Amino acid sequence: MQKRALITGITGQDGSYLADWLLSEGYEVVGMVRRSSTLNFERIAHIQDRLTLVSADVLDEVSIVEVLREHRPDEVYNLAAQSFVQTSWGQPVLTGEVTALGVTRVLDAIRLTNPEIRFYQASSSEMFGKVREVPQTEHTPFYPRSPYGVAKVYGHWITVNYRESYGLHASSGILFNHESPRRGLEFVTRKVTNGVARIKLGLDREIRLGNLEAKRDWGFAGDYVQAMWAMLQQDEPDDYVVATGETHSVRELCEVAFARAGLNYEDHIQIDQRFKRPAEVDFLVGNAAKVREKLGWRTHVDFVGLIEMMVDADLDVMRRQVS
Ligand code: NAP
Ligand code: G4F
Repeated sequence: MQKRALITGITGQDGSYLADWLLSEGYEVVGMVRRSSTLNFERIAHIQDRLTLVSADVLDEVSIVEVLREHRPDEVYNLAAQSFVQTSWGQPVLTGEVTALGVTRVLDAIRLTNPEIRFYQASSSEMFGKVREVPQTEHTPFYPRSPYGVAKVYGHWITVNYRESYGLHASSGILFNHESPRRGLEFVTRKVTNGVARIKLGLDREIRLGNLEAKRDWGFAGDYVQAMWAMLQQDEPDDYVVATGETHSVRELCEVAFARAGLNYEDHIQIDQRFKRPAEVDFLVGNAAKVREKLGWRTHVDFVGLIEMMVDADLDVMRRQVS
């Protein structure tokens, strides 16, 4: 029988790739969207006619209960979040409501309507923060460094707790940074690749950045959503680190992105204190042995391939806009 999945956060980067993947696996996909004054369906425009979009909000538990009652999914992927770390200092309470308590609202809605639903929680390597060991595994202690990281620690543990308290099939994917041409413009990879395209076409001269020495384990979002799905196909729920195992600095990201366009990053980067964070996560690198061994998960795009893909995509978009 055809399976039905509900995705919260379907309009986001991961939601759109996960919807692509689930459709290709023969699922019926229901996407939760929150009300806004203008439509923001760009990332799912190519598949919109194959999706059922329903209005609800993770701030409003009744709306989630109604969606579950009406659409009766077999699997729920909870990707909704205030996901930008910098914003979490300016809006710490909102970040807690959406990114932390939002998880409990979805879990409670599952518990009350159909505890057989399989649940995926989008946990984050930001939970490791000021890292306690290198590389980070499922057993590395958490030390979050932002209100966002703190909220994700809550979301992770409430998922574990509902699994242990109520026997829910609830899994938590501790995903390291993953990017794509659909990444939001505020995140550093896309800020740089979009900026490179603008500079190449003469629309801008510089990109203003914060800490160039921060290191991240960057992978391709299209690969990472396959791990989310694989977790829910297991007999037993569990927690998994999903990462490439390689780390690169923001400076290296700039070097690769500018080189793709035949430019030297040193000619175009300005350091701007506004983009430095009150507390930084200096270094992340994950050990994905468990997800590789147990779920057979693999990456298909490496760091240079990812950044070049993003520069090429931004150049294409920008060329179409200016022509
Ligand atoms: P994203 O592009 O920022 O998407 C976030 C999604 O959440 C959007 O669809 C947004 O809807 C939705 N949302 C926000 N507030 C909501 C609310 N109150 N009710 C319902 N929906 C709401 O994030 P992403 O990169 O796809 O990440 C997906 C998830 O994975 C997030 O939970 C993020 O924290 C987590 N994560 C991401 C990474 C990464 O590197 N990308 C790594 C680890 C974990 P609108 O379009 O209406 O704003
Ligand atoms: O691209 P970023 O904003 O991503 P960050 O903070 O690592 O968070 C992302 O990955 C997490 C997984 O680890 C997710 F949970 C989270 O939702 C999000 O998707 O920043 C990456 C690094 C930081 O160290 C930041 O200080 O880049 C540094 N950076 C330097 N200049 C900058 C800038 N980041 C941004 N966004 N903008 C800058 O101008």
